[in-house]
Formats: sequence, structure tokens, C-alpha cells
Amino acid sequence: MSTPTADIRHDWLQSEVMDLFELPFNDLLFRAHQVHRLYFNPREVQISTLLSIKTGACPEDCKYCPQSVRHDTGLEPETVMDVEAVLDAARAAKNGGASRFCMGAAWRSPKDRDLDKVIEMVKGVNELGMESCVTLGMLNARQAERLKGAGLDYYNHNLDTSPEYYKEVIQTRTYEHRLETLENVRSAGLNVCCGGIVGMGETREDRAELIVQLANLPTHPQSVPVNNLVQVPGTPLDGVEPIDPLEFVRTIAIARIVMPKSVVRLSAGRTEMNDEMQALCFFAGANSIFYGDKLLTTDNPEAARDMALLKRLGMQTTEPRQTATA
Ligand code: SAM
Ligand code: DTB
Ligand code: SF4
Repeated sequence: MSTPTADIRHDWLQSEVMDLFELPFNDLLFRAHQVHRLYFNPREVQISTLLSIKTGACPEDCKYCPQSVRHDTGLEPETVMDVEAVLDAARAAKNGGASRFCMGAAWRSPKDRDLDKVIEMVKGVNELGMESCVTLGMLNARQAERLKGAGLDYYNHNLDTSPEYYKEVIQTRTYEHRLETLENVRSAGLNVCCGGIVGMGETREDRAELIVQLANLPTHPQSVPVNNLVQVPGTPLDGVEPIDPLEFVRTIAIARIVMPKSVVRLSAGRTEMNDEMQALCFFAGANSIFYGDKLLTTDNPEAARDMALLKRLGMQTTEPRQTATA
């Protein structure tokens, strides 16, 4: 096998990514791990804590999501949280060791008065010395600029899957809409957090195409969350055939190879993974996790279990930003 290079390319072909998927597992992991070490300390993992600041009753029809008003998942909808309650949660996350606080809202897109409140939350999180991230649905250019002006660090907006499979999963907004929001976020100078979900019944070709779409954006997303579908009773994707765990590890490895400088997050779905699978994902190039007992509405591994796992692996978390003022 040739020596790995880590060119920052934006012209990946689906056939090239498919070739990576077809490599023998050990060859793929070896290559991904070598690329990982070119830009990252393999002992470090970045940890973000998530909070749902507005839960459920979302008008969108995403087939995977427990928060869509169209799926009867028994989830109790909640209005937007008070700023102080959000900042209490951020403080607790910081004390738990998280370096980034991510706030998610079940909106199609935020209204301007929603954004006023989110901006207060972002400012408060930054004052705690943590990085801030929000995921609020579609954003126009002005909204992205307002968030940047407030000091927001990252905006999460996922492509979710390939353009072809996307139509099977979401009908209420298009792939093009997603690309437009990403363009607005990027142009405002925000860091982009963008990835997808696997294990939704998509093919390997779909996974390859998702990775191509991410890698061929004008700049690679600074953060790439790879979610393994959390199956929630009442959602249309509950009961779909889960992805082979080794295929999931391959997906992480390939994201690492094609986006060498991006932080790859082993995102939703860790509760269903054993420690050995997570260890393989870290070896393959994942270097971020969500930390804390809950994702948005579903369970995440308990914090103590994660700390024990990192200790067993000889890994450490990256430090929160050192500019804390509170
Ligand atoms: N409403 C906003 C949006 O869709 O952009 C923000 C919140 S939404 C819950 C954020 C992301 O969570 C989705 O893009 C999707 O990738 C992920 N997600 C939602 N439900 C999931 C599930 N059951 N399993 C894995 N990931 C999920
Ligand atoms: C992302 O890619 N995954 C996170 C975060 N971005 C916002 C969300 C996962 C949600 C899992 C389902 C739930 O807890 O509701
Ligand atoms: Fe709404 Fe986001 Fe869930 Fe889709 S993923 S239903 S937009 S909360």
C-alpha cells in the first residue's frame, strides 16, 4: 500500500470512496489511523454536552426523529427554556469537563424573536469559557450573521444522508435547502458542524455519497458528527435493519481519511455500542463525543462510564477554553 497522504481535496469521486469502503478492514484502519496522527493527538478526545432548549412538536417530517409532530413517540413537547436554566446546565457541563456546550431546538427554522433568546444563551455560554454550538434548523444569511456577531463558535446542520436517499427520509425540506443553510453559516464565518446519520437502511453507496458531499463542500466542516441511528418507537425508522458495527467503523475511518483536519464525532448511538466498538472508532479517527447522560431526547452513555472507558484506553479530554470569565 502506498504511503498515506493527507491532501485536503474537494474533488472526491464516489468511486474512490467506494474503493476505500472495499479495502480489507485492517488496511483501511491502518491508513485512517496514520492520517489521524498527521494532525491530531491520538490520545485526545473533545467532549461536547448537548441540551435540548426547545423540545418536540417540530413541523418537519424527518423519519428518524422522535421530535417530529408527525410521529407519535410519546414525547412531551416543551417550549423554549429560560436563559438562566440553560446557563445552569452549561455550568454543570463545564464542571463535568465539557469544552463545548451544544444547544438544539426542534424548529424548522428560528423566528427572529427565538434568535434573540438564543443569542443571550450563546453569550452566557461563552462567558463561562466554553465553546458554543447551536442547531436550530434552516438559517438565512442575516440570522447566521447575527449568531456570529453574538460570538457563536459552531453551527450544526447535517446533510444526514446521500441526496438520493434523502428523499426517502425527509419530504418537508430539500437537500438544496440544507446546502443553502450551510453556505449562509460558512459565509458568516461560523465553524460548520455537519455530518449525517447511518443505519437508516441506506446502502453503502449512499454512505459513500454522503461522505463525498461533505468532503466536496467548499471547505471541510470543522466538525463532522457521524450518528448511528437511535431507533425510537413511533418513528417510521424504528425496526430498520441496524448497520453492521464494522461497517460503522469503516464509515468513521473513511470520514477521517477524506477530511483529515476535521474533528470527527462519534455522535448519537453510543449507548448501543460496546466499549470495544468505540475503541475501534477512536483508532479509526474519531476524536470527539457527546458527553452527559442525554443527547437531545434520547439516552447517551452515563458520564462515569465514558470517563472509565477513556481511562482504560489511556485517553484524555481536551481542555475547555482557557479564557473563562465566569
Ligand atoms: N431541528 C434542527 C435540525 O433538524 O436541523 C436541529 C435539531 S435535529 C434533532 C439535529 C440532528 O439530530 C439531525 O439533523 C439528525 O442528524 C440528528 N438526529 C435526530 N434524530 C436522530 C436519531 N434518532 N438518531 C440519530 N441522530 C438523530
Ligand atoms: C448531531 O449530529 N447529533 C446530535 C446533535 N447533532 C444535535 C443530535 C442527536 C440526536 C439524537 C436523538 C435525540 O436525542 O433526540
Ligand atoms: Fe425537526 Fe430537526 Fe427532528 Fe427534523 S431532525 S423533525 S427538523 S427536530
